[in-house]
Parts: sequence; structure tokens; C-alpha cells
Amino acid sequence: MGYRNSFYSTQGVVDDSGATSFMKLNRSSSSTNFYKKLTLSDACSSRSVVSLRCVECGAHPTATHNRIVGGTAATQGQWPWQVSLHFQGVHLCGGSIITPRWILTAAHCVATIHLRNAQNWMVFAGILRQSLMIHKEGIPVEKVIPHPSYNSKTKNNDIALLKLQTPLAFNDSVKPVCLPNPGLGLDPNQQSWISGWGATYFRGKTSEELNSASVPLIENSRCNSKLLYHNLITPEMICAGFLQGRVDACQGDSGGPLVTDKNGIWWLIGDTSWGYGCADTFRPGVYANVTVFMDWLSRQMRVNS
Ligand code: 4AZ
Repeated sequence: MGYRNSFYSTQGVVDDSGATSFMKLNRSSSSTNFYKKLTLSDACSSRSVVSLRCVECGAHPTATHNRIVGGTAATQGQWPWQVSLHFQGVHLCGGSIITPRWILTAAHCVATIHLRNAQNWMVFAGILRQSLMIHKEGIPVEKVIPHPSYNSKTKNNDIALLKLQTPLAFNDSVKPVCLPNPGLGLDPNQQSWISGWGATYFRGKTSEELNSASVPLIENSRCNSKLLYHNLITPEMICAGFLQGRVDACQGDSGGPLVTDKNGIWWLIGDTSWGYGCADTFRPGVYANVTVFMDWLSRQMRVNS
């Protein structure tokens, strides 16, 4: 149960699995190995379980040599979890693969009645160029689940899940990113990466190529300062970028990943949400803070699987 390469579910979920066999944790065991403290039991009187679902995620791309605003073109397999979400045949948002059946994106990409309709969406994975997508078959979407507390005015809780009709086949160009475990331990200015087919300048058009750029995280207290976003940043958001601007996510990057490499594994710490303009001074990008949504995410995937 060492979940280094897997994603965490929550403690104390009510067990509705119908399981008849459990592992119980013997706290008084003197053994240091966690698995040796587990004893087999045919009952769980508390009905409160720890649920883990394992997925190999966040692997470092095997073949890298190496817009967004101020970024560079990505190479095949560099960001294998990045997907393009087409609404009625047009790229509208980015997303991240988290399991073969689930894509994480922004609520504002899917939050109107029109946008919530799963039939209007197609997901493209493992393709770098927009012009190549129209010749390929996208993966149809079965279910669209925006966060129920998403606020379109403040952009708070800007996170959503798409369930695919058919599971993705993973390969060198199509792989999931890891969801963050609590206590991931990020530095205040942790180097992170953003990617997407968004505009390469403010009010520009969607980019033909997938672009990416490195941006440092910015602490919420700093991002909420008067000079920056003056208390518009909630605990459900995180900021990343440069105070001098120049590098940033932009329109069309929304829903796409903000990832960081920690201990040799890539973790999804944000999904692109909003910002004033693109790459302006004192206007960093704002991302939904994926870590705080872990319980909601695991629950949605569990009850809708
Ligand atoms: C957008 O409109 C958008 N500079 C996304 C990100 C940013 C601004 C706008 C951040 O989807």
C-alpha cells in the first residue's frame, strides 16, 4: 500500500463495495513494515475504509529532446497527459488524463447547459497538432461533471471531470499524470510547467502546435497583495507565473495542466483557470488548486465508475 506511484483516496469513506474480506490495521503491532501490521478480517464493523485505486502515472517521458505565451513547441510524448477538448469540432479547452476513463479539466469549460452536454465533446490524446486532429477520431464523452460549487463570477472551484465512453489505450504519447497526495510538500516558488493549444498572445487565436512553458508558483498571500490580485485568490486557487509577465497561460489553455516534477514523478497540481489578460506584469496565471479537490475527485470517480 505504499502509494508512491498511485493516487490517494480518502480516509474513512463509507464502504459500499459489498466487500466481505478486509485487511485490518493492528496498531499495537511492533512490526515496522506497514503491510505486516495488516491482519485479515471478514468483517468491518465501522464500515469506514481506506480506498486506494492504483494507476501508473506521472512517468518521465522516455524520449524527450525537448505557446502558451512565451513558451516553446512541445515534442511527442513530452506531456503525454495533455488532451485537447473539442466542442462541436473546435478546440475549446485543455484537459489532463488521470485514468484511462477520466479527464480532469476546468468547470468554466463545461458549465453552461450547452457545454454540459456530453454529446458535443470529443477528446484528442497523443496528438501535438490541431490540424491532425480533424483527420482522426476523437474519443466521445459519456459524462460531464462540473464541480457543484463552481462560481462563474469568482471562478472559485473551477474544476470538472469528463468520463470517456471508451478507455484510452496508454502508449508513449498517451499516459496519465499523478494526482497530488496531501503533503506533497511543494516549495513556495516550486518550478512548474503549463501546456496547451491556447493563444500565444492576448486575444490571439488557438495555437496549431502544443506549447509549454515553465512558471514558478506564487504563494497565495503574495498573489493576493494589492499590486497583484488583491484578495481575489481563494484557497481553492493557486497562482503561477512571473511578476514581470512574458510567460503565461492564455485563452484556450483553460482546463489544461499545471504540473510539477517531484521525486522524479509528474504531479497535477492545477488546472488552468483565469487571469487578467495574458502574460501582463503583475498578472500571473490563476489555476484551480487540485490538491484541495482530492476528496471530491475520488468520490466522483468512485460513484460514477
Ligand atoms: C482564458 O480565457 C484564460 N493568463 C486562461 C488563462 C489566462 C487568461 C485567460 C491566464 O481561458
